[in-house]
Amino acid sequence: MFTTKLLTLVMVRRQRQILLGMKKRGFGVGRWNGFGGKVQPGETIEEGAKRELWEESSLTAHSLEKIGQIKFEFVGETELLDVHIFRTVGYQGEPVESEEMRPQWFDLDKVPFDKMWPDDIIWFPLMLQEKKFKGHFKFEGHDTILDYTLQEVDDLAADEES
Ligand code: 6OG
Repeated sequence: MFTTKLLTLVMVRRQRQILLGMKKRGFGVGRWNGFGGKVQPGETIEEGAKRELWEESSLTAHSLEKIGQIKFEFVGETELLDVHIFRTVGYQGEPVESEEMRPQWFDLDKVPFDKMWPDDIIWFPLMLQEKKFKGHFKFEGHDTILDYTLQEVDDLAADEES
């Protein structure tokens, strides 16, 4: 039996750059990633995404658009990660380092995929083309993808949890 953990991931772009944070502790430590974390009881997925963006980068998102949903399975583990991916439609502030993340802007042709989760190089192209997507990745450990599915979709419901 699997349990599901609901997580968010927010991608911030400006012109031809993307903001990533170096994860300083916890899950994914040592890797660049978008900003996000666990959705807390009583908040919507989007509220959780905005809160984590604020906590980890000091940016305030005016509005978020859901762009993807990826489920991650780790062989031998019973917890499935259900990650809801958003892009900021507008934001305020300047990124500031937090206890969890060290933010840095990257040119879109210099995204540091070798220091990111290995799934990112697979779905980033869809994100950069402003496509919406759904996927499922099966990992062995944290470095090896055994198999995956990824499909472009027309629509992702705002707060869909399935
Ligand atoms: P905390 O446990 O620190 O939230 N996350 C992933 N992101 C990518 N790109 N690939 C993965 O492949 C991921 N698994 C989890 C979701 C963890 C943060 O890491 C993201 C959250 O933003 C396995 O609260």
